[in-house]
Amino acid sequence: MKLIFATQNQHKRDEVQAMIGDNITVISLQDLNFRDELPETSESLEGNALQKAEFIYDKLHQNCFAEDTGLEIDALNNRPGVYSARYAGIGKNSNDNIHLVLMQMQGIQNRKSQFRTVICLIMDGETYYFEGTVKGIITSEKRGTSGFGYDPIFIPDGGNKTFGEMTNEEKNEISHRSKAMKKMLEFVESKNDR
Ligand code: ITT
Repeated sequence: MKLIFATQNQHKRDEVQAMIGDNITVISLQDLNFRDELPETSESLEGNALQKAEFIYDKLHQNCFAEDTGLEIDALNNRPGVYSARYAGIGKNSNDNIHLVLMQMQGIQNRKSQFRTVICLIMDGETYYFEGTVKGIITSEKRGTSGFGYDPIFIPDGGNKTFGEMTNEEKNEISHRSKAMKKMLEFVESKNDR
């Protein structure tokens, strides 16, 4: 079974590739040499995941999925959330986003937050959603250079390491994205078996 992963984010693609078993082949937009930026103008992760998946389904008419991920921080009313990619403004990068979050969190005791991933799968014209979350806390400074995005300032519950200090395998074992992916893969495989 083949699925197109509608993302232009190479880190996401690599993480997902490492989660896939033998029964499913994930084809990236890069494999297809498809470089268009994907639309994501919705006010929710679900809405953005749908927009990205529909965009590709409408263009390529093949089963595909997209995901939208946000870092939801309690003390910031769940921001950056759906605005995670461009929190510090258009043209800014992950470092700028991290810097802004750390500034806004200065002096705040409640560091609780979560990463939330919503996957939208369009298969044979039907739309399905899968969600994965991981709870943790925001550090007061950057730690580690692995992963991407906000990984260096997020410590998942149950340990002391940030995602930025973990190997890819360690992150994949517990991450928001892997939980959502696992649900989608189980669903797709169960459909495949019928
Ligand atoms: P696509 O829309 O092409 O998939 P994107 O980078 O725009 O790629 P999102 O809108 O889902 O994807 O990204 C939200 C941002 O949140 C992303 O740019 C990262 O900075 C951050 N992010 C997403 N997943 C993350 C993760 O697992 N760890 C740390 N930060 C992450």
